[in-house]
Parts: sequence; structure tokens; C-alpha cells
Amino acid sequence: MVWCSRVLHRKYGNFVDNLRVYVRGGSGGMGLPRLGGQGGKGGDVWVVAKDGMTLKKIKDKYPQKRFVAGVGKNSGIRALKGDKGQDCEVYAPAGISVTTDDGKVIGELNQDGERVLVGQGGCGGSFATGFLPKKVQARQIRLDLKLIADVGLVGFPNAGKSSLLSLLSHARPQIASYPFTTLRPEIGKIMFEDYKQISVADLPGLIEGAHVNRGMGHKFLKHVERTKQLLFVVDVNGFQLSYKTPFRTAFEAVQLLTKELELYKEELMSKPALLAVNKMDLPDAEEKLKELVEQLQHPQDFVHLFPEGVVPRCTLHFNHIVPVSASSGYGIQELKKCIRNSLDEQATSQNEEDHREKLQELHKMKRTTEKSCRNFTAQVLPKL
Ligand SMILES: Nc1nc2c(ncn2[C@@H]2O[C@H](COP(=O)(O)OP(=O)(O)O)[C@@H](O)[C@H]2O)c(=O)[nH]1
Ligand SMILES: [Mg+2]
Repeated sequence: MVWCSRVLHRKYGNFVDNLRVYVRGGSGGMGLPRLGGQGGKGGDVWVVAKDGMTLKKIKDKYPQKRFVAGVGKNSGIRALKGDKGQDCEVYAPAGISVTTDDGKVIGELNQDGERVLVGQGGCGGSFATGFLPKKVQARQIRLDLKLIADVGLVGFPNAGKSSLLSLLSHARPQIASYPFTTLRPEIGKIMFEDYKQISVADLPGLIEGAHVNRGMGHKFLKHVERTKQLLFVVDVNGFQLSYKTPFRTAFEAVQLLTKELELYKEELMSKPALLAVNKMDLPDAEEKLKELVEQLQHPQDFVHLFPEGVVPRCTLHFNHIVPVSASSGYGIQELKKCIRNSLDEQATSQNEEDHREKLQELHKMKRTTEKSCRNFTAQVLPKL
């Protein structure tokens, strides 16, 4: 009963884990030859780590993705030394690396308040430069969120995340039948025949209320941000965390997990996701799986059964839903294949987006050059 469904093809690239931006230091001011004055230095462009920022926020706020610092003042009779141009600060999340377009590392931001100089302003004109300002630093740079793994396992305690990771990879995570066995992310590597490796992180246990920092709440959710894709793991039979908490079906588990992510950061909802329905070796699993898939395909027909606070605002669509059993090994090869396909598709779509962006830049450059040529032909040539 090999069974794998592709419910809906998700559009990739909504969650922003890297961003390419143009930065240019400000031009320096002119020196004043008559009195030997010096023009002000152009402002610098900095990337500064700030709590609460995300790369998506930068992208949304500055769709042009251009950051240019202020121009240095010319030197004049009243101020022989011109004022420095204003610096430009690009606020970004902590935990990113800043590189040039060809991958050279400019710096890293690990804590709130840290800063990296990315675009130096030009020096003002002085006697040494014939009173003309010096060239500014202008370039494309990349901001990359540092990832802990390609795939992050997301599931309530006892869903079988640690067991699955052991099967998928060579990691030997702790396995136990009580909650909170996983205290720190355990990283495993899935090896493929063509030597490609995919890293999978088993993240510390998530419980209801993680978004308000219950259990390992925010620590857990912070890790989720730092994976390319999410692999949800649910027990096909549902679960009950303790006798004090209600029983949840597999569908409810998916809804609750989604809700936790959404409440923490809605942006996480646009991360590509897969669903592994575990413990398919147990009795009645087939029927329960059918029911779950039906519910996931038409969630609007079922969500009215839940209290309002439990229903996520957006439904998460899974690239693949794969039934597995970490006990018998059933479905594990299929799951590996799906993880690989999903990541490959994401990479392709990212490359295409980069390519499109670069083409747009080239077209823009071409248009600017053509315009300059036309101006030259129309205005300068006739005077020669
Ligand atoms: N029957 C059955 N039990 C499983 C399966 N996967 C995990 N378990 C058991 O479920 C319990 C919790 O598994 P674990 O991997 O620690 O879950 P985690 O808390 O999500 O990491 C353990 O007792 C496992 O042996 C499965 O596919 N079938
Ligand atoms: Mg575990």
C-alpha cells in the first residue's frame, strides 16, 4: 500500500531566508580649490542586527532593495571641511551572514546591536585628489539566515520524531516513551546514492501554548525558523499529552501545530512543509489515515468542531503526505524521496528567482546605457 499524495503544489520562496540587496556608500563632497578646502566624506551603509526584524520585513518595506547613504557636503567658504554624509542603517535579524554576491564573507551578525559595514562612503575631494571626491563602494550583497538544518521535525511529544530521525539518518537520538526527551536539537544526515546529504533536525519538544513560551516554547520555535523546510510528524492515532489534557486526533494535532507556528510568527506558515503520518503499523491505521487526508483536503468542513482559539487562520498545505512507521520501517524510503524532491524543487525555484532578478538588472543597465548613448548623440555630438 505505497501511498503518497501531493495535495497541493506550494509556491516556494514566500519565506525569506536570503535576500540580495544593492548598497552604495554616499559620494564625497567637492573640495574648494581656491582655499584648499576638503569635501565631506560620504555616509556609510551598515547592516545592523535588531530584535524582531526579519528578512521578509526588509523585502516588504524596501521592494527596490536599494540602500544608498547620504552625500558628503561640498567644502565652502564658511566650512572649509564639508560635513559627512548621513549613514544608512539596514536593520536585519540577528543570526545572518553577510556576503558579497560571489560568496565572500563580509561579516556575521549574531547578536542584537552588532553591525557590519557593507558600503563605504567616498572620501571628500582634497588637494591630494585634485579636489574631486573619491570613488564610493557600490555592490550587491547577500543576507543569509544561518540555518541549523535543511529540514526541521515538528511534532508533539511521542509522535515518533526521534525514532524517525534514527531511521532516516545516522544520528542516534535519545528515544523514550515520555515527553521532553529531546532537550536540544539533534541533527542527523540523510545520505543519498548520489552523495547528496540532507540534514534533519529533531527539535526540542513542542506543546500547546509554545507561542506563549510554554514548555520549551520560543526556544523550539526559534529553531524552526532556521530550517529550509518543515517535516510535520503526527501519530496517526492522535495523542494525549497527559491525563489532564484533552485527547487530540491526528487532524487536530496538525491544526494545533499549525496554530502554534502561526501565533509565533505568521511568516513561518509560508515555509514549504511535508507531513509524515507515523505509527502506521498500529491497528486501524489505514482507516484513520484516510480520514485524516479527507479532513486535510477539506479542512473548512471540520474546523467548526473546534473551539475558536485552536483553529489556525491559514491552512497549511503539504507538499507531500507520507504514511510511515518508524517501528517497521514502512514508508521510510518514500519519505526520503519526498524530502529530497521537495528540497530540490525549492532550490530550483530559488535559482530561477535569482536568475530573473539578475536579468531584470541587466535589462535596466541596458536601458540606462541606451539612454546615455541617445543623449550623447542628440546633445553632445552636434556641438563637436
Ligand atoms: N507502534 C509504533 N510505535 C512507535 C513508532 N514510532 C515511534 N514509536 C514509539 O513512540 C514512542 C515515542 O517515540 P519518540 O521517537 O521518542 O517520539 P518523539 O517524542 O516525537 O521524539 C516510543 O516509545 C517509540 O518506540 C511507530 O511507528 N510505531
Ligand atoms: Mg524525541
